[in-house]
Amino acid sequence: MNNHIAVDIGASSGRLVLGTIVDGSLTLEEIHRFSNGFTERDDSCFWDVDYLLEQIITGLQKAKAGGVTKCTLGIDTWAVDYVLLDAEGNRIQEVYAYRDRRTDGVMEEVAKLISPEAVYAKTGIQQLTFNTLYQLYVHDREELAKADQILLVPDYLYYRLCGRKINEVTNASTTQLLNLASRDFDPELLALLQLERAQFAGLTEPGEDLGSISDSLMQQYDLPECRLICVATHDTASAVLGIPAQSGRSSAYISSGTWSLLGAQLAQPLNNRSAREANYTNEWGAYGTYRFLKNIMGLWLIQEVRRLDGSRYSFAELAEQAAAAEGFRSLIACNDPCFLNPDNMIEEIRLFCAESSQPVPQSPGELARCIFDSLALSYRSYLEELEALTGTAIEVLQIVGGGANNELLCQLTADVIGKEVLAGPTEATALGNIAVQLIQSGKVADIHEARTLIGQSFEIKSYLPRPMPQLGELLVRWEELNAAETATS
Ligand code: ADP
Ligand code: LRH
Repeated sequence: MNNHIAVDIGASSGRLVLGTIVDGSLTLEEIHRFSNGFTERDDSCFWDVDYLLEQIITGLQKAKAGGVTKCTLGIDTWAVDYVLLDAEGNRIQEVYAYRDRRTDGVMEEVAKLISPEAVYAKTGIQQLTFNTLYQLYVHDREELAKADQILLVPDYLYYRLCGRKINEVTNASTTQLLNLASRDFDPELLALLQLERAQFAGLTEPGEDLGSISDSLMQQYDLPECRLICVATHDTASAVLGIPAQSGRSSAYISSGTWSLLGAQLAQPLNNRSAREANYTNEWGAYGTYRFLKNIMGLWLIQEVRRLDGSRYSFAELAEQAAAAEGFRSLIACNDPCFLNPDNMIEEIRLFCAESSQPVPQSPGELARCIFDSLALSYRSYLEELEALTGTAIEVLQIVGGGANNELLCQLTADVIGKEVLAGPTEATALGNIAVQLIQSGKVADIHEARTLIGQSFEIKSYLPRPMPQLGELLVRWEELNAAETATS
């Protein structure tokens, strides 16, 4: 059987992608694509997980209509968000989206009960307001006590498709509740939340066969015969698995989508004091690896500008308009918390520029240019930090995900970091998802072979740095801007 379907759902869109090996090459066919996003109601932000399930079913129906009668299937989504199930296996509550503001100030509250140093020593996970630890801390305690099982979003989607309840490890690590030493949920952190270990399922590693899609779903919706394979269910974990192998050159990556996740794959966690102070994370990867990385605000910034502008222009058009706008005119400190979920991103960017005495970007092209210039500069800062923390000089930066389509951003990044950028595949996440299915089915020996196959099967675009005479001056400006921001935030 040669049909492997990846369900890859990011914060902005989802897709079902069919992977097959043809003449020694891996081919991808997009079967179904749908939009995703959270909705705001009564000051809260929620995902619609029933809609996501419907989209998976629709995608599988399309696969069958296209001739797929048998397949394996893996699911990945964004991290940290959770679903509570009652003893009958029914969902208890709506699913909060991580940008919900109920966790504002909660990290500080929890820090009074357990020090951030202790949490980092246990978990190696960066401090983000939306880590599941903080979300669960503010969750209604009575409701939490009623939860028979706590699953993350992809775990829940697997459960709805085949009835198995798992907590998959790559995603479970983003809860900030797993202990690096015991490789299980940490009892002290669970006690802080008044939770029992039994409210979580057993930790499951990528590669496990979870069983067939339920007969009732198959018959009701006329779906293909489908075996569900546990993949690296955190989309960033799958994206990292989907990065083509690099031979002989040291590389770092950016998984570029709603977030820009910049980092390197490590064989051991790096959770020393410097890593904690720089707020780098050690998320667990498939096959015993760690994603040592930093969350950068990423293309969420342009997604919001585009949405508020009435989606008049495509992302490609916005990039074209940005290319025509004056470069490095106004800059924002992208990782400032004010950009996490502002009421109005356009106004927030303008306010930031005005308050830092810079020209205020007006047109969509000027706003886009401000975002891309600032992202490129922040990539440089964090890449330097990564090199210092890991003690490794990086020669090439690999950019995967939807952002690899943005030629302006890729070129600006190469120029500003002064290193080669290799862009693509744009569907690295789906590829990493399929890679685990290929390994599980025995078609590919291991992840190194899978990454080599990916490199041979997909076009990767190289961007070489162009001379930037004004770089020195620009970096001084950038440092001043970020120093001023740190001082006031
Ligand atoms: P996620 O998985 O987080 O939803 P994706 O990896 O799908 O994100 O990336 C989506 C982003 O990719 C968009 O927000 C957009 O900025 C960028 N993108 C996609 N296609 C293009 C394009 N043709 N030109 C420029 N940017 C693009
Ligand atoms: C990217 C991502 C990222 C997490 C965030 C919640 O989609 O999974 O790795 O930090 O969403």
